[in-house]
Amino acid sequence: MTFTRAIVRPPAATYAEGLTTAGLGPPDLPLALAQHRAYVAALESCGLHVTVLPPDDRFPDSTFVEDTAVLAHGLAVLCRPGAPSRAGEVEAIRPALGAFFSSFAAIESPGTVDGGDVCEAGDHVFIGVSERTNEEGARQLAAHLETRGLGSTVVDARGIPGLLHLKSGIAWLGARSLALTKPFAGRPEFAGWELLVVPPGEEYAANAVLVNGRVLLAAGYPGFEAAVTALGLPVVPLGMSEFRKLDGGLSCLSLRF
Ligand code: CIR
Repeated sequence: MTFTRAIVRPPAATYAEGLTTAGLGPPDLPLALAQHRAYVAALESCGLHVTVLPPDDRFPDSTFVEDTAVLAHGLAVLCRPGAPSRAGEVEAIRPALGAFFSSFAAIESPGTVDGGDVCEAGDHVFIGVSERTNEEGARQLAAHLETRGLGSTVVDARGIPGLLHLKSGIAWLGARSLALTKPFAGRPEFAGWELLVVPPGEEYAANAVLVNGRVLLAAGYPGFEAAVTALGLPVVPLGMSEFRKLDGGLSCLSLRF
């Protein structure tokens, strides 16, 4: 799977008003913007052309663009975010997607899907049911994916402390390889996959992204970084502190396609 493009949106002036359960204090906006610039540079260093949208003060969580759409194998599915304060983000990003996709599928009420619950692993997709993505949304998304020959597995990700989205706890590392946190390690949904279990205390690092052969991961998690490097994958560590404060992971800062 080769990516050629990404869409991002820097954090808005209202970023500190975003949803959070992290309890890590308010974000430092200038530092968040600097971390975001480094993130864009990392995507560019992986060969992607990055569309940087203007910050959108109407939506404090709008930097987490991944939650607004699922882009897979030429398919574009507009999400229906589970948090009411984020609903308008989908219409806000649609014109940017329209530059690259001529038609869209969409998650319809009463379904909800946040893109952060969707983990593409080659030609298979794991769909998390969470506080944000409900079973109906997962069912609709699975049907859309099937139209492109993509099989999917629904994973109940509810009840895992500190886990907002499925991808807060798992990442695809290429071929049949997944990184995941301990609560997911023994789950039957991942039987037959090669599993790298994230070291205890480094759970935040599980939200890594494989981009054209390199793994973008959060800086400051040496055990996980060493384990990924040992798989023969080059790593690109990135400062994520100001996004972690808003429950955001590395993947959620971009739509990649
Ligand atoms: C939210 O609670 O919706 C945002 N503060 C964080 C969203 C993070 N998105 C993601 O991990 N895909």
